[in-house]
Amino acid sequence: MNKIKQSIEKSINKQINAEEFSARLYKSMASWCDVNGLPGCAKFFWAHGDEEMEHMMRFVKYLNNRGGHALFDAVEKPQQEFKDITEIFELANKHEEEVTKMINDMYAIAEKEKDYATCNMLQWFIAEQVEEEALFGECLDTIKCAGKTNIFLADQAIAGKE
Ligand code: OFO
Repeated sequence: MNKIKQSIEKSINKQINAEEFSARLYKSMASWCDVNGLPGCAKFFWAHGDEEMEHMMRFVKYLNNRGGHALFDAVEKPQQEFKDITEIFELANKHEEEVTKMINDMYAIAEKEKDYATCNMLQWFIAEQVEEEALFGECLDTIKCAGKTNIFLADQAIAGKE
């Protein structure tokens, strides 16, 4: 197979950085939940942060297997303080929508370059984003429905989601 084109290598490297940022953002959210009496939400975000590192490694391995070079760039500092758990899930939800857009943009580049192997690799991420947007949307609904009085129950319910 031909070596990966530079435009695609560049977009995958950008995504490697974005996935690492996602991991750090969710771990930062987990830590906030940990110190704010929400162990269930903390568990959810610690696990989700680990998942983002797995996403990052998928891109790393794919790029190196295609004759490119996966690069580890500096990662932006994630938000560390939050107003409340509703703000956290609103931000997480919005963040996943942005990731979906990035994946779709990469797909458009790969399609334009007729790089069908990359299109195929990205199909997994396209399906994953449908699941992730649905999951974060569900969590946000749970938090909103529970309100302040039932936050303990919402925290327990979110602990079981993955
Ligand atoms: Fe939460 O998504 Fe990665 O790709």
